[in-house]
Amino acid sequence: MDKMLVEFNQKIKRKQLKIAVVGLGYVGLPLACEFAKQGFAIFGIDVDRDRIRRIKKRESYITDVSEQTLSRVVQRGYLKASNDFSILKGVDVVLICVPTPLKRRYQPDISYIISAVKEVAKNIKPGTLVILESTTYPGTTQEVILPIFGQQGLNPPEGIYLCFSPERVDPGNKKYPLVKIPKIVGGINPESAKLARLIYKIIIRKVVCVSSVRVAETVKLLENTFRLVNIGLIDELAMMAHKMGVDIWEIINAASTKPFGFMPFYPSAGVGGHCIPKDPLYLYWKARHFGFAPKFIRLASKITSAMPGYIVSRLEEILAARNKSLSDSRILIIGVTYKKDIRDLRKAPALDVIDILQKRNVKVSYYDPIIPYLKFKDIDLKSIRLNQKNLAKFDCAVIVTDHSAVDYGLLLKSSALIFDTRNVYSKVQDKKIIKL
Ligand code: SAJ
Repeated sequence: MDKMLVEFNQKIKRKQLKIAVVGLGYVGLPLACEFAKQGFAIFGIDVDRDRIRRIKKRESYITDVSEQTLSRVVQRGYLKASNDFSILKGVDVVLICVPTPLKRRYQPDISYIISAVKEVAKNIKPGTLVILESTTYPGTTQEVILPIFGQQGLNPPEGIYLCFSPERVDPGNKKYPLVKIPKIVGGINPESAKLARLIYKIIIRKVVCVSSVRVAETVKLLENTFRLVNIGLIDELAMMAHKMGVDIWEIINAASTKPFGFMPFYPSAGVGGHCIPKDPLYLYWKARHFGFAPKFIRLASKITSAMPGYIVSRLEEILAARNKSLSDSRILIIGVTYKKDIRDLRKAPALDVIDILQKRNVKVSYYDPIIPYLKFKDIDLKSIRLNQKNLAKFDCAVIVTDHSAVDYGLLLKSSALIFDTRNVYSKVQDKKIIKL
């Protein structure tokens, strides 16, 4: 094993280490670019030909990768993109960053991992280091991936070095870019973990090795289960606070003055994105195989999934208090992406809110400064222009996602009624503002 460490160290020093990244999405492309920025030959692979075409044309399609960065690493020949896995022949390291969605009935879908690993196994040389970054349930690396390499005669210790290292990318987070986020690494054996530490130290300041791939897989799921459960908790307390006639936002902000033992979470129309709604359900699914049903995960998932319906019921209540019926009202949804200032609609709660309203034959429109068109299920809408004339047409504007670019002054001045689910108007006293 020391031979491999020495060999990797030498190749790193001479910038001769060949690194491949499979999956060039919001995790893989930034990762590939960070290694390329350090002067390493990066072979990027993605099955989406449009991504390959755009990389070759130096067009970034990922928020966290600037056109300037992409252009530089492509122009200098550090980053080569292809949809042909045969370019893996001769590489030293392969990082796999492919999606891990859910199937029907909340079952994990690791088909993207399996198909990528099969292609990798067919093309790499013995002694390659393979690191899976895609979030998955504990056991995937050891029980599913390792045997696929075995079928190609690539077995530890010398035939394959295999690790799991959870992606911790937070899209759009300028305070914590990839290089500043400590990297967790677990290997199928200590040798693999040591090699992975060497690789990540090229771009990331802090690398934390844990004792196994299963621990590394579970770390990530704990992180995101922690978030889902706490968001579910604050959603439930927000519903309770409304019944009790107390302001949940004032309560959270006051509790946040406690310098220890508390971390604020905020109620909203629901939990969107590609991580938080899904990752805990991977853990739930695996735990069931051990005869254990995590109650908190199930409960948090249930409460957060019901929030879009709660928002509609509150809206109905707000209008009824003004002798208006939901079905006779015109509703404007402000902000439709899953998270503030992030152009991503995956599992965005606003889509569920709009879907529920449309199913109840409510006249609903939306405004979102970064999403000009919305096509989803039976939804086919164009964002309105935010101006006084248009705002006056609506009985109530519902702030679902609080993008920075919205003109909240104009919204306040020109709207008849505002249901503010994000506490945007925390400092404004006005009867036409109703808080979640
Ligand atoms: N949300 C709430 N209340 C909160 C926090 C979030 O309703 O207090 C909602 C958001 O509106 C959004 C969803 O939950 O719809 C997810 O929000 P998020 O802040 O967790 O953002 P994500 O989905 O981008 O989560 C990512 C995760 N990163 C990775 O999985 C690598 C997560 O681990 C990070 O902690 C999170 O970013 C972050 O901190 O921003």
